[in-house]
Amino acid sequence: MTGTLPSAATLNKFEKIKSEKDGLAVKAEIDHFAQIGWEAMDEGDRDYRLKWLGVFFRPVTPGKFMMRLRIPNGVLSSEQMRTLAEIVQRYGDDGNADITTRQNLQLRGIRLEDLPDILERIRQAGLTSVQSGMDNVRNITGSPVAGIDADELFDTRELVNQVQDLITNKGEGNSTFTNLPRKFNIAIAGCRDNSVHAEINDIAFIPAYQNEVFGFNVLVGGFFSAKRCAAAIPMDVWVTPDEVVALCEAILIVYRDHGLRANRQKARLMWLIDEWGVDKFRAEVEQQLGRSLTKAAAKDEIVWDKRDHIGVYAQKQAGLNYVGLHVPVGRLYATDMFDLARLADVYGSGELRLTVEQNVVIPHVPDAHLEPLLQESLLQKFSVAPSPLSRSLVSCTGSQFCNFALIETKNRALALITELETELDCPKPIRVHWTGCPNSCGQPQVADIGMMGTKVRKDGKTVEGVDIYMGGKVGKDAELGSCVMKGIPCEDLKPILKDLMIEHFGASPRTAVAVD
Ligand code: SRM
Ligand code: SF4
Repeated sequence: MTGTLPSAATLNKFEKIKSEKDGLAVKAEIDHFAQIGWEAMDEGDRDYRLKWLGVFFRPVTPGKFMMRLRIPNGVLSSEQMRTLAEIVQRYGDDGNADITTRQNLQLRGIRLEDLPDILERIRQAGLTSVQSGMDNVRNITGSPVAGIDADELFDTRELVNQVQDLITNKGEGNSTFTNLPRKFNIAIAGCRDNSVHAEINDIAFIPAYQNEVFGFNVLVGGFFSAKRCAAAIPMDVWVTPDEVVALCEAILIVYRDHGLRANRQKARLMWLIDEWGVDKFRAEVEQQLGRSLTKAAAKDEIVWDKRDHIGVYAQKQAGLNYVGLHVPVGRLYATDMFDLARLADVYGSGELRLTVEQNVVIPHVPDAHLEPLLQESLLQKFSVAPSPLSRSLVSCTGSQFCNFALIETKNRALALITELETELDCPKPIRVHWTGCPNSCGQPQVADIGMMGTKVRKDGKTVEGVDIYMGGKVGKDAELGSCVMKGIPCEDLKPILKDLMIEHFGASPRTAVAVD
């Protein structure tokens, strides 16, 4: 590595941890960790390096780890879902799973003594959790209806897999990319509605034609952090699909070797682009690639509002449909996971898809199977026609499991939206996002109304509260929202949300039904 690497004496804590021992090195020590137990482990290994294997120590639930998988493009098989269900089932009430805002799955309750067996089982199931946390490239997102959407421009699945294979060495781990300056997000859009939130990724590929040839315009540097949120900017580059993997590799190497490392709050790709300017950044990437890049196409093909894929939709394959199920705040229990796997087998082709709104899609359902599928009892819980308010609710993990959290999110978000539903009529969905702290995992800046957890003083006491964001626009012409109100105690939030929904989103108070 060259560039701006700080000297050993000035390395911050995370750079020190990485320079002492590569995160992936813990792979060879898993049996040992399982034997000695989490209390006896070196803290650097337990609290940090295990995240290179996707295994997260949870200070909120010590001894019960979280496992973050990689589900490229959000596509998994019923068999894979069943394997994951068996893993969390073993942990009884402690075991569950969350669909994440990166079209991915996280498992809870994992015990260290089971880790060798779990890692082997997910490997045999064709899954991996490698490099899914810390300074690595995170789950690569793609259009959730790739290959089945009648209007798609490009089926992103294979390309997403190729990029993941490059970065993870086909799931085994790849030390070329295990010491990036910071986390890194990549998204590939193949449809016209930007269903991957291209604007908030470090690299985003968005469909664009050049002389009638299909390819992608490239956006770079999008990110959220507690210190700063920035929408991705054009790199002024256009690539064909078969150039995508090499471009990702070149950008990652440039970022690895030149990205800023001294201050973790200024280490994401955008900070390097700020320092260099986009022209120098592009020139460095070209030098790494060994060739010049084609300038961006004049216009891209993101011309639709964002779809949420909930409901029943005809596929491009005649006689087949995809069915989008609403999973409230993405929370799944083992029984739900077994049931989803069964529904995919019985009514579809044994495949499931995940979305960045934390929902599930069952593809390939023949017309004749639709009616019996819609009668299944799981669809009472995971509706295909949720009410407009629940429909677009997204929430990060919050204080139940996350030690950064300033507030509880998922349960509160659900309870509040359920109350609002009884009190308001909403003509259309309102995208409400909750995030437990300024790290913004729940993306309040992309929401119609976003809640960011904070602590507030009320009546002489510190209570859980939120800063409210508005103005997030997704799909075509995506824009980030901004903070419009600060420090609202959660207990005072309902009337404020009601007013915002009435004033800005056409909601109206439900008229009370007279009771004799
Ligand atoms: Fe996140 C850290 C959960 C998507 C920005 N995020 C964390 C940690 C690992 C903190 C921790 O160790 O406790 C959280 C784990 C809590 C837990 O037990 O679940 C966590 N992030 C999540 C998830 C699960 C939220 C969710 O409920 O869906 C998402 C997992 C995605 C995945 O499958 O990989 C998740 N995180 C995001 C996103 C959204 C996105 O990618 O579209 C962002 C903002 C976008 C971005 O990264 O630019 C995000 N997470 C962060 C940050 C701030 C990063 C920064 O540059 O400062 C942190 C803190 C950090 O990295 O230091 C963080
Ligand atoms: Fe945890 Fe904060 Fe991310 Fe929510 S936003 S998961 S509270 S780090």
